[in-house]
Amino acid sequence: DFPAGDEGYHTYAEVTAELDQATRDHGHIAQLSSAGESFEGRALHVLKISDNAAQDEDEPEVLFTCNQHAREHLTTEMCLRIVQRFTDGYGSDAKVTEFVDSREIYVIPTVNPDGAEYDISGGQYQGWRKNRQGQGTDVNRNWGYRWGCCGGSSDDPADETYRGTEAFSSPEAKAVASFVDSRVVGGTQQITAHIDFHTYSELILWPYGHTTDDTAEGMSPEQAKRFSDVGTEMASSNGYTPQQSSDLYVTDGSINDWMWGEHQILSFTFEMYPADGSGLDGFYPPDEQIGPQTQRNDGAVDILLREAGETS
Ligand code: 0X9
Ligand code: CA
Ligand code: CA
Ligand code: CA
Ligand code: ZN
Repeated sequence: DFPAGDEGYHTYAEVTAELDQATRDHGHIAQLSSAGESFEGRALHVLKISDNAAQDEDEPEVLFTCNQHAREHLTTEMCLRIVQRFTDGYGSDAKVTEFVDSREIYVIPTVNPDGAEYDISGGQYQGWRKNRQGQGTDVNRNWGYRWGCCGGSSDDPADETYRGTEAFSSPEAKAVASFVDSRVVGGTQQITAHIDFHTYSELILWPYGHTTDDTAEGMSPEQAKRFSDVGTEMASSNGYTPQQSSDLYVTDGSINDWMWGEHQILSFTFEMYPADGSGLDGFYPPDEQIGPQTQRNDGAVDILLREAGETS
């Protein structure tokens, strides 16, 4: 469990219960499924929110993923905030209602449940980042677009950025990727926009991460400009700093590079609160921050949902 005083954070069992409750209370607009299982066999929950949620309608699809990194628990709360806002707010909040009626929203609150549970084992924070496969794979270095290409990950299983034995060797990245692949319908990827939430540093990041060049194969100047424009607009709504992800540091095998490089999905990483930290403390803000720091991103989430309906 979470340490005393931080009970506001959700354990895996509590995340599961929240999603079950959302579907019980709002069955017509919420449908729960699983993308697959983690290494230790936990279901990787996917909550779909849309009018007529049981049907695949012709509406722009949007994906939110959280908690690829075990200790970044505030991100799980961010996905739960999205779930709560777009289910409880339906029919009363005009903007929420409009998006639920005109989009198909997929939320995956915990991509790495094994790591998250391990991180709170014994009622103390363990400072854990990776999944629980062997010494752990960094799920956000295991995606299959230019995997391991460019010095942005490690081949040493002991390292924090271990990329795994091959692309998609982690069941977690593989399952979420298969889910995204499954949204190609009639040759067209239905998901048009995505945010992957992390902590911390208060940044909005966009691909590519594998190169410091602004443009590269699969990223034209016009496309790079769109990332920059949308990222900058979202940042003006939440006070984060917008930049290309490789301006922070080079990564390969990250989720954003795969979402864009493989599927041309407008895919961002948000690094949430706090802006600064020392040691591991930035990963563990008190639960009193959950409310303010998740609501802070409501405007940015709405901008992404709007952009999902723009062709390019
Ligand atoms: O290193 C990561 O996976 C992310 N940062 S974190 O501190 N949450 O681990 C950043 C990924 C964004 N991509 C690049 N910086 N290239
Ligand atoms: Ca507290
Ligand atoms: Ca619908
Ligand atoms: Ca659809
Ligand atoms: Zn992270």
